[in-house]
Amino acid sequence: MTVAEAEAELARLAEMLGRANAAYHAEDAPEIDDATYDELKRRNAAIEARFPDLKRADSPTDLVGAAPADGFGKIRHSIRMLSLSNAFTREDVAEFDARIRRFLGLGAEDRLAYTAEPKIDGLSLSIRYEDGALIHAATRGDGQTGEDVTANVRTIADVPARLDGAPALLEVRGEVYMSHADFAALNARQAEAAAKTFANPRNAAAGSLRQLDAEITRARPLRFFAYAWGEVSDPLADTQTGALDRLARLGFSVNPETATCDGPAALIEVYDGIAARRAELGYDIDGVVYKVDDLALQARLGFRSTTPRWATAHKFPAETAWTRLEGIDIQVGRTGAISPVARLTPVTVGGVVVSNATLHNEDYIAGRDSSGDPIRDGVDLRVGDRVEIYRAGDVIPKVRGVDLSARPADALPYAFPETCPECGSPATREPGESVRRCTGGLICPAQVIARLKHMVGRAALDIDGLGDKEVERFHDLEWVLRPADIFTLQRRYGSGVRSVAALDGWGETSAAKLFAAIEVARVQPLARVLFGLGIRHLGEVAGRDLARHYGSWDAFAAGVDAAGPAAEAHRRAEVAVAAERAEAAAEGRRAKPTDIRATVWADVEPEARAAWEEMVGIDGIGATLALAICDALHAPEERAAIDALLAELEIEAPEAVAEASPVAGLTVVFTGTLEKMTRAEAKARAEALGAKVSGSVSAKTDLLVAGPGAGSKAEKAATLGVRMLDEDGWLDLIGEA
Ligand code: JCF
Repeated sequence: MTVAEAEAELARLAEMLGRANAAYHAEDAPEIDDATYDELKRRNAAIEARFPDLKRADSPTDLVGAAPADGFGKIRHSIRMLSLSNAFTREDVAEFDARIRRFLGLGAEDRLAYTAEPKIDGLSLSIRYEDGALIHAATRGDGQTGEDVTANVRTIADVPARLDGAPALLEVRGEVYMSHADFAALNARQAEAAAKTFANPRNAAAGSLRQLDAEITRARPLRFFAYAWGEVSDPLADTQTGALDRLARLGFSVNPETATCDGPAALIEVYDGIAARRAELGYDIDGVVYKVDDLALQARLGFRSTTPRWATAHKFPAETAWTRLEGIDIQVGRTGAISPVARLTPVTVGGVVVSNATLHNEDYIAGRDSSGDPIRDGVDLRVGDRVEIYRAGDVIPKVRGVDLSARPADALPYAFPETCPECGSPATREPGESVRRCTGGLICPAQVIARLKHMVGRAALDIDGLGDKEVERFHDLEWVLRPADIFTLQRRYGSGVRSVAALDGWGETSAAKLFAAIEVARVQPLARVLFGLGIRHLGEVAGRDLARHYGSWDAFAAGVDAAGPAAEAHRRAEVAVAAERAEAAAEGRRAKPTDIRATVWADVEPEARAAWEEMVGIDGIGATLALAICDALHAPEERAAIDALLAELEIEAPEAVAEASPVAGLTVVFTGTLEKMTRAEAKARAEALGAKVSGSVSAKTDLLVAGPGAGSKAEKAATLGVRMLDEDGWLDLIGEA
């Protein structure tokens, strides 16, 4: 779908839905039935999610529809909603402080203030106010796009409907939660009405916020603590403490436990104090959040890919419980990794019922870590054992310990499978790897299904209505065996006796909705497609890095194809180097890896070498990932599946990050001593402005920023005619002088 088509379609949908809504309210003969209304509304939301800039002022998403909506609209956050890095120990907290000081170039004795506040165990929310009026509210979602829960948030007493004296534009962020007392009363009411009860306050809050009928939400006692902000037209204050005071004066609840601290020792003191009073707070918390107080320093520190450098969550120790290991199930993942999962007698751990826990890999079951050292004092796990389970935060439950005194006399050591339980192919373990993998590739149904699920998932093609269950069903029917089949599903099974609509549990409406969602998903940014391929080591960040670098699928595929012989050489060289190292060690001499690499690489054509070096030269892309990409695209059957998918998709040009920045797209090298910021900060700033930062000067370098003491790099840059600036010149260029 092009931008122009999207715009026209949004206009058409706004008109139709507006008319339908008016007709419904006026109780004239409604023009369209509920299911069609729904479908149009979802189509509208899907297009808006893909083209957020085109969202209309009269968007049907914001209509408080009288017709039942069977899902929430989506809202794209104007500034990403972040998660927090974690600290578990006092050493982690000391390291958090040290990392920040290093980044900012501060000494151990320099003053650096922090705030500390309880970390509420609820749901994050972003509420947008324009000219003091509440415009909309969205859940965190994937951080980029959340669900539109405006109507429900308007029913929360802690959320002011109007603000007096606020900046013209203000997005307030915080946590929705339910108190212990309200949770107990709600569950009692639910039980009396024979309705669903909730496992914990967090689930109750989530269930209440995600009610399609806002009147149900109104009857649920939700609360809200403000702790941060998104887009603002004027800064709230100079410090985190000041900003929270301002939010409190605007009428928000801010957590009364929040403290300002002058260093890590004071943070730990607050942490210990809050931990001691945890049970008396009246709501669930799972740790204490620390933030750099000075907002100018926060801005300098910036972000890693999804977490701020200036904050961390110091988590409370995990909660644990004992139960019985009933069995060990084996799951096969999308890259063939064979993962053992503990089947447990269900037990409550920290308010959540747990019946499965990860067992990581075969060494973990045997009681060793990846280097062969004992874990749990070398005690293995056997079916029938009494085991201790723990959970920290949201993480997957794990097995901590075994009670050997309770081991049944007939319990046998666990024999880890050496063939794939799903397809029978050999399951092998590469030297130095802890994971055993099924070698079946696309002949293994478990790998195929896992890859399809990954491909349609939220961070990849994001196809609404095509969840795990549906993928499994279509695969079992052999209707969808490869990703491309999703996009021909309607052509093949769009009508008749063998059609999606005719399946048990489906109907015309749900089938039409699925097909509409699939059509919307044909248009994709390159980064999502790359991530969706499910190539080993290729995560969301690498997907974005590759997309930004290559710009188009064709350029990417051409680069990978050209690099093929070099990838093979890299693999041969690494095998030869490993052999040489082993031999040298046995003979008591020094290995000569450089010579070996040079010999292997001597036969590689310069074009192949250049394509390989281009790929591994991208910041964040290493040889391991480059090799995995080459392997995936050069396996004929895999490539055929990828090409078939690409033929069905329309790839959008990558979002121009910080296009307006004067250094976007430039390759920059920093050398010598920087006086106004550390090297790490300079690099982070440059990258945030869309520049690529490289460590060495080459013909591709656009700009060298040289501080005092610059040596050979400056000489080389001068020889190559590379533009050179000093630190002030650089700050001037990026508008920060
Ligand atoms: O209370 C919380 N759950 C909480 C979450 C508090 C914070 O100050 C947070 C957060 C998530 C992200 N701050 C950020 C930046």
